Amino acid sequence: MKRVITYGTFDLLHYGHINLLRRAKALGDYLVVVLSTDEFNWNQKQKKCYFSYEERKVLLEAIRYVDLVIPEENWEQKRSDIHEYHIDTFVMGDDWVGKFDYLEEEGCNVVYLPRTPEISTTQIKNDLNQ
Ligand code: C2G
Repeated sequence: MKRVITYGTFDLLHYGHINLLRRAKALGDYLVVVLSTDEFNWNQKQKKCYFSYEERKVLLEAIRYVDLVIPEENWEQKRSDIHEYHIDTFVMGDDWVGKFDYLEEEGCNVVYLPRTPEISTTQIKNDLNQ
């Protein structure tokens, strides 16, 4: 059983997120999504989410590629998450390329996947504000 993990806010869920989750799941058999809490988003990522953590969690749990959703509460939990969930592969979009290479020290593969162009939560908000 190959276990994969990825992290994110996933607010205003869109096809770029789905493309990422589909490709992440294709790297194994079980996908853990670590979802940024409202507090983490606000305090550490300066992101004000449209949907709450619970609402974003419900959306992610409905996706066929997602096997488990757990909270992301800080930047430091990745090392322990990898051991606690017996992760083989850590995956992020390539806007994060290089930022998490240190996780290879924990014995897991680190994979950066190309982002889906032209779509982002910020873009959606800007377009709707036109
Ligand atoms: N993503 C993508 N293509 C897009 C938009 C997003 O592939 N057009 C990917 C991002 O690269 C990321 C995931 O979808 O891997 C979730 O994106 P966000 O919700 O924006 O996550 P982010 O704020 O980057 O949080 O500790 C890591 C952070 O929690 C990552």
